[in-house]
Amino acid sequence: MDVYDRTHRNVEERESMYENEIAQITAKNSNEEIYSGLLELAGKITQQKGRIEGKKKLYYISAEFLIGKLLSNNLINLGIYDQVAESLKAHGKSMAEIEEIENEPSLGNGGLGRLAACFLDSIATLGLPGDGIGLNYHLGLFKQEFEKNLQKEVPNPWMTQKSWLRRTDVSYPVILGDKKVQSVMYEIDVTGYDNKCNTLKLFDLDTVDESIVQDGGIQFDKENISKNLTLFLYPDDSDYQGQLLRIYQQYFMVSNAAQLIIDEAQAKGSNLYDLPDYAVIQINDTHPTMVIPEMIRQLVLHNIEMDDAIEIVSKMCAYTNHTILAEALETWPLWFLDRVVPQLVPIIKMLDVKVKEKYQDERVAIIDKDQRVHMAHIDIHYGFSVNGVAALHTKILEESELKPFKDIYPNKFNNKTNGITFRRWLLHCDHELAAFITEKIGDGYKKDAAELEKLLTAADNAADLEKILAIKKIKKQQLKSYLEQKEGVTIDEDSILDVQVKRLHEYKRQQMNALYIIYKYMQIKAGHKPKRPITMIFGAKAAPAYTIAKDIIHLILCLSEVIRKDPEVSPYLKVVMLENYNVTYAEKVIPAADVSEQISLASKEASGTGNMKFMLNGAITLGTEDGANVEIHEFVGDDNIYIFGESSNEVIEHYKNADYVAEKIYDRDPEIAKLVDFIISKELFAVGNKKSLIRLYMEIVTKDWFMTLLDIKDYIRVKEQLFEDYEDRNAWAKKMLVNISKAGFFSSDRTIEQYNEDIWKLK
Ligand code: CBF
Repeated sequence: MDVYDRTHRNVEERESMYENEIAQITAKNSNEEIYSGLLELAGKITQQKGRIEGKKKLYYISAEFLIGKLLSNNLINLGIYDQVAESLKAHGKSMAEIEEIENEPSLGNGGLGRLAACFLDSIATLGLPGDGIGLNYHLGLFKQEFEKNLQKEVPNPWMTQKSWLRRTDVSYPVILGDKKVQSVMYEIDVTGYDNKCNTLKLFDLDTVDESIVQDGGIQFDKENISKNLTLFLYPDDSDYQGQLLRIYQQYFMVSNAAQLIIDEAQAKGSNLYDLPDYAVIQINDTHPTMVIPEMIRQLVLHNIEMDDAIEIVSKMCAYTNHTILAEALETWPLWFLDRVVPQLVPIIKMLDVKVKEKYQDERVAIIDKDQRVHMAHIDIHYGFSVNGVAALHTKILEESELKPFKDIYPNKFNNKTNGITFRRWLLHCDHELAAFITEKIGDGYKKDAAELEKLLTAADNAADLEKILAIKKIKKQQLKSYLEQKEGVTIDEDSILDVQVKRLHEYKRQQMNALYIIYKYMQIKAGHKPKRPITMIFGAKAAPAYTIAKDIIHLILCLSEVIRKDPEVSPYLKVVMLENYNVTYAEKVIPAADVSEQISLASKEASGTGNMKFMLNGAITLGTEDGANVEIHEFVGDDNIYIFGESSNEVIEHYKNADYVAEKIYDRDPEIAKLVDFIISKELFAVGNKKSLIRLYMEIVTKDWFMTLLDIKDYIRVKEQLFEDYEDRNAWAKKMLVNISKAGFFSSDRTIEQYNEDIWKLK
């Protein structure tokens, strides 16, 4: 029986099994009751299907899991979504209404957290035993609000209603500084698509007290660890106390993980010397690095000799690097660790001595001459695998950033290009497109994304091209009504939707996009109107202590206001900055987008995963040769992507030679200067904060660390070409189809198969 038949048979069986329950639940009056009923039913079916079992299990440890709302996702994976949706429809209700009841869990921040969530979905879908381990943040990252065109951060309490989170009896003692605390473990089921399930395990402390957060903001007493430990993800670490708190959080996460892993392995018969046959740990970025010394410590407590413990742990741990940005590669002063985790310091020192005995190279030391501990170095020396997240990123790691390590351990390095789950990022977020694809090529692509290639034949069929454009329009209309209700903003469904949604960082260059808006504004003012209105959509949170990032948000909000109030410009150009951009928003915006802005400075975006979601939903990439854009370009070919800007090699050379001077470009090129000067124009001062705008202007003219001015002209040129090409609707629809058909490689199922084949080796 092939996969297609199996999927169908299972769906049919389930449909008849749960028909009565679904009918009863969907007949309820209140949406809250329907939501609760569906949550219980999903829980029941998940339990009936059972857990994925196996001798060896993966533990994916991550500070973040940006899982998004779970209702639709779980109903799809359990095979009852369509039935529930139809039954709701018969009662005059829609899934969208019920989804609105659910709070989005605030357990993640950006790309690496969302990646972790996609991975959990694929691991379960492929039937591999693998759990996520993280922390249960009560108030999440933060919720973004806009006030006077500025970002304001407020708590995001997401556990205020009946949720998927389940308290368990599992609890471990953890030493936090001079105190011993007792943890509590929560669980969330991770449903596999047409498969059994795994779990996401989130550790917490009962003593955590949300009331210590002051005045509706995100400030709190950072010293009171038993009350503040799991309040926020990435609490402000701009001061010493904040940095200690981050170490406390990390240690709490990994100490629980280590104890759980040992317990589970022993329960399955491990004598601990054979632990690598029972457990493999994927260290997601450096936040969980302390699992290495902590696991060694725990094994020693179980009477294993130190050298044996080191050997055992080194066979269990694999590390994923997600960035080459120095600020994100954690190093901690040794004396911080001495204060927070004194029990680990002798082990870390010993690991360092062993490295120094072998390699007299300061660049690979764990503890450097300034007594700072390089977390990634622990991972590389004492793990068995190091991977980057896109081909270009891994190449940069191997050839420059981590070259001394690659020279020592040539076989540890490998690439695993990121992926996304097509369940959430196609089946759930674009039912119309999924139905069209199914009609054209059948159901097989839902389990084997490579089958999307079959869709290429539709690129020569005029009726199919019409359909694909019609679906895009439906998604724009849906977004339009969502935005009207949520933001009070009306967009034009016949305009070009140009979207840049991602965390705000100078390297991602939202400021370059803002300079384009200024360019277009000036063009319109000068009488050069675009053939079709353009809607520029942004969504981005800035880290609370990242001043320039907040200044960029301010600039975009001010531009939005100036343009909105200008009757000459507003019919042709609209700028919308989504408030509190999150997974739920992404699910509405991405399917509606025409243009996917992936404009990071080449070499700086490790991979990007938004780029893959847009591609899958038929948006065309406007991007630099960076991260996974390079692979997208290879798949779709020159005609179906818009590439601009200097290459990563050129950029790396600029950094090496320190020869990039923004001021020179600004002085030399009046057209560029005119755009930058608008940041401090009377128009923007009239609606904005002078100090913030001047600071941003100065930053771009005198620093511009991420070379906005280097690429701005090429960016404008290529973007103008793209808008021109958009008018040939038939040709554009073909580009959309090619992008969708070539997206199969970017399924996280493929990524996970590769992780498993090369690293985890689970059965
Ligand atoms: O690998 C997942 C993502 O991780 C980041 O978001 C990160 O936090 N380091 C990178 O910036 C992305 O490029 C990458 O896709």
